[in-house]
Amino acid sequence: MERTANTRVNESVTIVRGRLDTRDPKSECAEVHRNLLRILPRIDSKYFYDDVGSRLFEEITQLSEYYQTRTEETILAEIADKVVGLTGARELVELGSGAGRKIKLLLDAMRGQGCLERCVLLDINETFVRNSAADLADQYPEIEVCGVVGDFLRDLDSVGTGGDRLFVFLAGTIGNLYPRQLPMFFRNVRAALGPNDAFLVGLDLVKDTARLEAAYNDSAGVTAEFNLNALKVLNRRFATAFEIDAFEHVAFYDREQEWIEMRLRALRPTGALLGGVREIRFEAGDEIRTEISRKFTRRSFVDALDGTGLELSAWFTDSESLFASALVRPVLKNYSS
Ligand code: AVJ
Repeated sequence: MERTANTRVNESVTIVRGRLDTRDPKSECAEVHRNLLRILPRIDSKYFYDDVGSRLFEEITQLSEYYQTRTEETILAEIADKVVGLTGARELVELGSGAGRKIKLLLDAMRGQGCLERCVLLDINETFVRNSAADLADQYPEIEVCGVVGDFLRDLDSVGTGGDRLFVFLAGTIGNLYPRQLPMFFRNVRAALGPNDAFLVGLDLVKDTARLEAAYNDSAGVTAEFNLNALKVLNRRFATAFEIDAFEHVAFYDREQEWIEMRLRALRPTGALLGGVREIRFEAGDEIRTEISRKFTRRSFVDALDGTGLELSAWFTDSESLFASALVRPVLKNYSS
């Protein structure tokens, strides 16, 4: 594939690549190996999202047990006009863009208020970025659409600069970050925001364990397939030779940490290759952590913002308090001279 930094796809869509694609593949491989060699081996959840995994996640969003997507959609449908009115946004920047449906609620509100000019989509999956960007360009022919193939943890600078922008990070994907990673992420967002920009974040909320665990243990087994797909991605990209059928899907809620944890548990002795002859062995029952999905309260979210230069500006939730949309803004200090 061509690796130009700036590829013109059609008249209104530009695709840009973030650092993701330009970093040393050897260091990425070393990081994968390092994570597998932890006491609790770990696979970064970004490896779920190849084309198959992105499609499986789409399928998850339709499951009856997975309340997050439809609940967030309900909230956004309700608040889109208000948020656009509050922010005066002319440009939407979506981080980790999942499905187009939800941002269309916001784009429609911006269009309705006559301020829609531009939309930037950042996602780790290139196919997804290209398809979503082309789709948006079709449906909003009057605007400029830019796709960024990148990692929201490293590539925020690739979305460029602007003014009157609404950044959105939907679906509760922020929950994939470890509490330790959050301050840095928020500071990066703060650095990307202009004084008049805002940031809308989707948060899955703390609730009863049964409801949470059902959402990650669906009866159709789609989440299990999604989880196991991470091994296929590693096999393809890093020649790890995991035996897929030697692992089972595990998902549970950790009340202490307030996060859902997904793991893959070895069903029998098995191994994986870490380059050349190095191998990691798993006994039956050994586990690999593939995802944390943090659940927030208003309090824990406000605490996480503390000291990052961002503050909560509005908090929206559904009637059952399952999910929240938090509107966040830069803390603007007034220095009188
Ligand atoms: C896309 C990160 C929000 O954490 O619920 C769905 C991913 N994992 N089922 C989530 C996921 C298992 C999802 N996010």
